[in-house]
Amino acid sequence: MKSAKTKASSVPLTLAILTVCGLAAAASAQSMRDVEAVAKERGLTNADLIAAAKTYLPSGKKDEYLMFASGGHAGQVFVVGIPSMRLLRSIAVFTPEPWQGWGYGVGDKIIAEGFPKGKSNLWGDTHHPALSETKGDYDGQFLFINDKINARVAVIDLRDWETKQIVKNPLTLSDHGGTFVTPDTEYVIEGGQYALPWGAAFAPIADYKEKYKGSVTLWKFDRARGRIDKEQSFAIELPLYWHDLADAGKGASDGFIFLNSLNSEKATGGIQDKQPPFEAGASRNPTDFLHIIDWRKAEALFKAGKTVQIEGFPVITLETAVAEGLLHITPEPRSPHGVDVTPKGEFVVVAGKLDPHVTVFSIEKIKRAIAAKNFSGKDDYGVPILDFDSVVEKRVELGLGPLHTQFGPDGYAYTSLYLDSAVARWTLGGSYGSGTPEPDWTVVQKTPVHYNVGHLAAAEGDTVSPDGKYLVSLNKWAVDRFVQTGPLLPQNLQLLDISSKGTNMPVIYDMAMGVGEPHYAQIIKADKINAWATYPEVGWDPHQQNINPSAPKPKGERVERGADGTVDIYMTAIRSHFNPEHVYLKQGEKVRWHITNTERAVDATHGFAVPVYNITASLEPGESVTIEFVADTAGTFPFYCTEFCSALHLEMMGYLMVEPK
Ligand code: RUQ
Ligand code: CUA
Repeated sequence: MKSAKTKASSVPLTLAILTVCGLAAAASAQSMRDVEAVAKERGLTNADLIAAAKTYLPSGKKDEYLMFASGGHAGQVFVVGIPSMRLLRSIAVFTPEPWQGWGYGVGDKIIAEGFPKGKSNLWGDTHHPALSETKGDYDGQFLFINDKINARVAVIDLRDWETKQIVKNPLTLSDHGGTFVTPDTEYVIEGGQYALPWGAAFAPIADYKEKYKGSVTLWKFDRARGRIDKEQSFAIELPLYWHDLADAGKGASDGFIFLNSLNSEKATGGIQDKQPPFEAGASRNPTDFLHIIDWRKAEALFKAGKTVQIEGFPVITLETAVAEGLLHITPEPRSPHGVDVTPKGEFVVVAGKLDPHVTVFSIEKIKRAIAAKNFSGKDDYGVPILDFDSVVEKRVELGLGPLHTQFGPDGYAYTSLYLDSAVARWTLGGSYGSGTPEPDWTVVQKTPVHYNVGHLAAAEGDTVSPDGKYLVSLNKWAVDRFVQTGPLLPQNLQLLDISSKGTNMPVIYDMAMGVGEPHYAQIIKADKINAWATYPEVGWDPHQQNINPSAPKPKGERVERGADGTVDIYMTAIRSHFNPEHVYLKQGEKVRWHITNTERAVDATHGFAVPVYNITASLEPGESVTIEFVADTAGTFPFYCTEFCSALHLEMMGYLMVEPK
């Protein structure tokens, strides 16, 4: 599909662009001719010029929004400015990252805290970033992200944009349904995905129905400490389905968690034994189940001790969950994917990728059905099934392969259509839908994207107060959009302008992302984030997010040998030298190398790197780090600063001399 472009001849080019810039009156005839000449030479249409004017940021001008995107298999977070679509930062999370020194002496302990089954695991498959919320709105304080492959959750502090904590889920591996936060970030929700025996212990497929389990984990977030409190966290056992995406209720649906599932068939695959493969077996039934979980009830049960310890973690068993009435399910079209709660919380939009409709559930009807026990039966585990017709508000036909939905401020919903390669704009109904000029529950526009869109991210588009304006289509395929980069192609993130109502919803930028694969992203107003320009005080320990009283200080530089044979090196770094510059060690000595960057100037970052020893660190102004290693290799090692910090940056070096035994 080609995107519709305005005919080049319909409006004078210069008028088009200068109107956008609000400059028509002031523009000289000469500058109009200049723009025309450039457009002509480069073959740009009116629509291209308008798109360029909407996205171009002159040097020094800043983006209005920030998009925090999952880094997919890169195991990191990417931060992109909007509307410029410039990649501003990566944030190292699950994967070692040399520029930030993450995992090369700095952050090693945080990464290691999350190692699954005690094995060092140095990558992650990040899927769903979640910004912390206050009353259902992004507050700009923290970011959470999951690692699907190993079932881990990370906490990033948005003051210094550093990962502070990684927790490993002890119950399972693969956690696609995370992370999502409750409206005041009381909990970070981590849904499981593929069913597994508890703790991923060994169990043959023949034991599938008996030993394999589903679960959702509620990690308690301690905002004051900026950490997940493992002691206050718990899980709920779920039926043996594969659990997909989740969302937390808000407003009218506050207190609920909605969680999609697939493979309610409990298919076990086995293509090698001529059994139906998972892809067939797991989509045989016309419906799967939407799980509706009352998390406040679950929290009360946990606090009352009504849990069992599994893998050392408190779990509300499925039996308890059913007996206490905290878990209900309702049918949803087969193999669903996205589940998204509308801004006021009154509807839950489920997109079934094999169904051209989105199914909109009403929270009011769900509550009524639960109260009246309006069940159409129970599943194999005794979980009451809410009667589908009594909880559905509407089914809206959008197109092929609907996946994920975001919202605007005006009653519009936006759903990605994977198979159609399009973004659908449609109107909600009920009290929320009254803002649009079109009738309730109608498709207004489908804008083609290139190609096979997965998630969408609209500006604050999953909060209680979406901003509209911009929407990013996170496409899975790029095919012919960029210069051929070998058989492995970049990801294509496309920016759509959603600021006008009706059918006007053009693509205005293609951003190639040369690292795969961004899944979901969230877009926050940039001025909501109070990022530090430098660390608050010299000697700051980012892991404690506090001053470290024993951090090296100017005039306190020294090398100390403890009675236990440990060597403490107290070093400072300032343009353009380290102090000390000569460090002698004896082979086999245990080393704690403390370094403080004593700079107070913005962006005066120093690096610290030691060859052979696999050490690199980034020291932002004021930061103090401790790098621990054993001096197991004798030799002479020039260490140096890796950031081009001054005219004498090359001289910012020293020698580590390790004397052989
Ligand atoms: S997913 S493309 Cu991993 Cu969120 Cu739907
Ligand atoms: Cu410090 Cu280069």
